[in-house]
Amino acid sequence: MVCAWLMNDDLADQRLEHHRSPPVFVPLDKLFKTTGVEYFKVNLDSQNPELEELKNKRGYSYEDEILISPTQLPNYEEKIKIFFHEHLHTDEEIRLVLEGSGYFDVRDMEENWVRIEVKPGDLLILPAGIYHRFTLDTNNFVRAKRYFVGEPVWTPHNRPCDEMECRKSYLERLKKNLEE
Ligand code: KMT
Ligand code: NI
Repeated sequence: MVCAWLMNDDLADQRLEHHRSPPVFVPLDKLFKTTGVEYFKVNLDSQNPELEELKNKRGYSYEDEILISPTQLPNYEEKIKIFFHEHLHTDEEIRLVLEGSGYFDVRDMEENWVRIEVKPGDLLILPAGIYHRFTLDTNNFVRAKRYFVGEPVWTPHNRPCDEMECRKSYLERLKKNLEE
């Protein structure tokens, strides 16, 4: 099962776990309530009717793969910095990890960083407008599928961009989500 926790604010190596002391884990239902992040477990060894259904239901018409490693990603150092700079997108960020591992960090409603550990078979959907970042862990390798509705737009908008429409509607949705 996917594991998420609140981060400490120590600025050492981003690839480490950065647990608080004592650790504070964030269960999946709480992660959804406080950030809107959705999680699905995908069995990578077999055909996946659930994955096909999800793609159809959400209209994920585009897919490709991204591979991040020091030797296999062109402009690796520069890309890694971009991924780890706090940003948002105007669309969902959907990633299914196929090999390797890493951490997606997302801001919760109280501005805490929640670190989400991803491994093979983990499918994460970060909502449009959520502030987040990504880092490899100490294994320095991940291969993942990326999905998108229509023509992909990968542009990161670095924080602060609170005036963007996608940010405002994200916060509205989150508020409604909490009231339910
Ligand atoms: C992104 O946009 O941050 C990435 O694609 C990197 C993470 S993919 C596991
Ligand atoms: Ni992003």
